Amino acid sequence: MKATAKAHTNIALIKYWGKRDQALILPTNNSLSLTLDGFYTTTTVDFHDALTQDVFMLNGQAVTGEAYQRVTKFLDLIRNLSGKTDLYANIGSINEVPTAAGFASSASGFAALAAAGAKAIGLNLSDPELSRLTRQGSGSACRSIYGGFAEWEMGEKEDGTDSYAVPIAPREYWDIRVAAVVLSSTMKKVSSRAGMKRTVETSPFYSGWIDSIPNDLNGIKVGIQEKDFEKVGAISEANCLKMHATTLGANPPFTYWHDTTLRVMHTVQEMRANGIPAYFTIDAGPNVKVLYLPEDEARVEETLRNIAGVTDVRLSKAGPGITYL
Ligand code: 2P0
Repeated sequence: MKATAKAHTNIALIKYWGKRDQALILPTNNSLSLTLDGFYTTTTVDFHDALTQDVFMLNGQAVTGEAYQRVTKFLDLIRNLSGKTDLYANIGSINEVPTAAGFASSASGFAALAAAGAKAIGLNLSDPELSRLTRQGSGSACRSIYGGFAEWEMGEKEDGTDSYAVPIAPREYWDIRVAAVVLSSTMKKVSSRAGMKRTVETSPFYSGWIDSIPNDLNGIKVGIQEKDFEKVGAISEANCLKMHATTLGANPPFTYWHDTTLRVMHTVQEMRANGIPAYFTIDAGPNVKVLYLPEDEARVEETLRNIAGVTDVRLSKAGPGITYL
């Protein structure tokens, strides 16, 4: 009863930022992402009669505490689905994602765990079923079931059965690149989970954010359909700025941006003024991701590497969905 799965992280172009149900992880709006080939997690789940509890090793180290509880609670969902509630597992994960610095390691992490766990215990899930399961580990992870562009449909039902991601376009459809600009390896002060909750509960800007989503979603889907890079980039950048604006209105207010974050944002806008179509997006951390086209790769990379305070630039293409090894 053993399976290994590999999942890639994804970057949201239309952000998920808020829950209507904390326990089931049901979002307040649809989101849309691009799966990346550069950052991934490989996880093996091995269910064993002889075990009396789950054992979770991340990059070769035993994990305890809150991170362990999140994993074992998630495996409970898989055990309950399969009816095999008395089985425990050895879980081994290798993470090729810099953790907790604005890169969604939980996205590739829970997608790989869900896929490997479900397969190991003998569940035969469709992609939407796997996405729905994955969502309950970490919201953004439900989009990593698919390669290329994916949309997480928020759904309407209280039980969450209609809240899962669907594919929008496979990775081969369009060669869009993403540069992950690394500024700082320090852990962020407000987790995305806590940050979105505080924003929903206290930010007067939150209703404006929600009202603006349908237009952004429609626009970006047209942009993807027409392979209109300027349109996709401009909507992504604007959507990111709106998401981050909601945090400034929260109580207490907060921001994920550092001084170098702003420097990178300005540099990207300057590149555009100089004729290079490049657009930024930022998640719940200080790092910046820059969207660009293959023909501009060398100039974009060089420009980003020369910004004071930038420690690394990692280039990525669109990535695949779940694979089993
Ligand atoms: C996203 N983020 O759409 C947004 C944009 C961060 C900013 O999804 O509580 O780790 O596990 O559902 O998925 C980060 O939040 O939160 C995130 P949980 P998650 O990618």
